[in-house]
Amino acid sequence: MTRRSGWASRSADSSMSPTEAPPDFAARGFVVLPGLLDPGTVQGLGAAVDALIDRLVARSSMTRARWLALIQQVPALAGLDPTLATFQQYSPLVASARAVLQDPGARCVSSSLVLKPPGCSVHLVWHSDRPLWRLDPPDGKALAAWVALDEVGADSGGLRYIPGSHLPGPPSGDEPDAVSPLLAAGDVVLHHADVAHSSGPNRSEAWRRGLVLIFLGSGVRSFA
Ligand SMILES: O=C(O)CCC(=O)C(=O)O
Repeated sequence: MTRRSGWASRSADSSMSPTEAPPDFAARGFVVLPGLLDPGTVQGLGAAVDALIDRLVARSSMTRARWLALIQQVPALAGLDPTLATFQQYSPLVASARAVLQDPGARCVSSSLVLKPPGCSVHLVWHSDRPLWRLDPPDGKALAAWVALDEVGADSGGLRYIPGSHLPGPPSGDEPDAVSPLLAAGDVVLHHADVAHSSGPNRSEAWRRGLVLIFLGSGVRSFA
């Protein structure tokens, strides 16, 4: 399998200056940060996620298969697991989000688990996140960090983005222009609150586990 798409060009750089956003993010509305997480962190998060799924299934009245068929998203991770809570402060990720938002006071306000087991048929429709996050002020700086805990190939149901769709003015792209970053476990995609994105079914035989962390600029609040 091709490991990554050709446009995923920027290397992970936790030392990005908070005043210097990568050009990819400004023009496209998203940027891939390959290998941002060290292997030990990826392994620890994966184990924490698997244990959390086991606990949530045990607490439900459902079989594991039924739970996995119904639950694709688990919000408010900080209250559910200490490893996942601590990850919200992971310094390479916080530094990257601050650099991209050009705001040294930006911080993570929440994280969710997004699951697509092998064969998951769920198709997430095109949307942008800003209306869902109910921000104050409404135009405040905000981004999502999509953290790959597994390899994301062409058939895994990974995110698709319409480059430039976050920019003001008439729609700058259409679905045929969409691009899908191919990711390795430990890669991160930062996407703008206004960029259009969707995800398709997981047609592969492998899990697609991801974390979504929301970062807000200084003084910005979310009422979601
Ligand atoms: O992981 C997915 O499939 C969807 C995630 C998403 O839509 C988001 O982060 O806004």
